[in-house]
Amino acid sequence: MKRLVIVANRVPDPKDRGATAGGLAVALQDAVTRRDAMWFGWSGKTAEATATEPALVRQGRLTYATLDLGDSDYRRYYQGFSNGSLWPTLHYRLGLAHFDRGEYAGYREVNAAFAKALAPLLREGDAIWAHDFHLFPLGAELRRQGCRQRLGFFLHVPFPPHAVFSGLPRAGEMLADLAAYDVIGLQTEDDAANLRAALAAEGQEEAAGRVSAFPIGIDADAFTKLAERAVEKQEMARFRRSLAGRALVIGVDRLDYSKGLPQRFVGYDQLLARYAGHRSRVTYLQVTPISRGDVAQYQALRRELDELVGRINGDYAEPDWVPLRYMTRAVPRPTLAGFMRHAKAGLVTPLRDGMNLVAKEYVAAQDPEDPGALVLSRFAGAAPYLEGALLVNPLDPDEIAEALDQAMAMPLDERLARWRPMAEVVREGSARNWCRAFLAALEG
Ligand code: ADQ
Repeated sequence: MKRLVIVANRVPDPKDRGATAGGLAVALQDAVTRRDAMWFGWSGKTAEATATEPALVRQGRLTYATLDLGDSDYRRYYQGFSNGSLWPTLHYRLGLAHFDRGEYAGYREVNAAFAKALAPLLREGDAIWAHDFHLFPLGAELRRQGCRQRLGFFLHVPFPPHAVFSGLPRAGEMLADLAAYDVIGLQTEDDAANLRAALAAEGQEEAAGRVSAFPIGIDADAFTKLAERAVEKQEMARFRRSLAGRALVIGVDRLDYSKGLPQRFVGYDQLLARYAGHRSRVTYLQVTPISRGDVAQYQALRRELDELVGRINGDYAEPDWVPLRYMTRAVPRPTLAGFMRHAKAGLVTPLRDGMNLVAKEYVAAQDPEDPGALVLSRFAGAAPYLEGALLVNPLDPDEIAEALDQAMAMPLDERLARWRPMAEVVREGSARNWCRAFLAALEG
């Protein structure tokens, strides 16, 4: 089997394995343990200047190769163009994007530096798989370094219609860069259609033919086991006691403006305002670890959420009931799985999301005898795949309140009828199958 080289902005910590690892690391675990593999990217550390020689750590058949980023490159490539220009644009939020030529130059320079440091480590038959919006130009830079291996690219976030994407200065260059990849993967058919149209509009018809949808999944069986085991733990018993028989609503998201958190909190506020019968009978737990905390927009969002939580709790709390419990700490996955299993409703309302794995985790965590209901944004990539969810427009707090009310009142037979096909879809569309499908395309 050919060696697999994964390139991603962040490389997981070699010590962070199994139940504690999240996201991409979990999704790729199968691929990197069954064959020789290398994981290449940023170490997560900054230094005076970007390193030219990667640090190598070997663990069985897997090699971690990481580079520290120079302070100025971190600001321009990561905070600047990746998070400040591309992230909002790809999430349809041009109004939140800024553009700075210096940052864009930094983005290109870091991609070139990655390619230069990676090229000498490559072997002839390697399959190279680059991940996400930080690395649009990496393929083209690797070709410039003389790399002839098969190159794949997967975009984890949405791709908007060309009318939106072309609002980003240098969008044409970014699309031309993508044409260097042999396989270009997106989460949904809509995203794939948007990217094909954008490539065609820039005269890249041939590259448009290499774009396909590969919806990412989770290891559902493992998550179900985590949830089952969590229920037996002391910690969960204490948590259940603290709810005093009240129904639980759960939300789990990074603190990010794409996740629709203010609108969601207002939706919950509307539930308590319009359906007074839920007061004192429901508790909403929102777990939202802070991310990108050094970016001004994220700091403003945090203040907005702090204020909303304070107001909602101030308006409705009773001496023995806090309507909205809000945590900004990360929670271990087993604990999250336990919370999800106990929750009568999972509330997942991003304004836009590539896929949204939390929605799938909520489905996998449910008790097959007594599953909860999923309230899901119609703009999450997961929406077309999870037909049993109560779909809402995440910008409409009233719609969120109505769906929550419906979820709380839903009889068992309807919950079962909605959940069973979703559980099947989540199990079949596993992380492992996602990986295999992409690699099958990449390796021809
Ligand atoms: P994210 O935007 O990070 O991922 P998501 O798909 O929901 O969004 O994945 C988040 C992961 O982090 C989940 O596994 C979740 O359980 C975990 N997580 C979230 N909050 C946590 C907390 N408080 N404590 C511990 N773990 C927590 C990007 C794209 C998505 C796409 C994924 C994968 O934005 O659209 O689905 O990549 O491709």
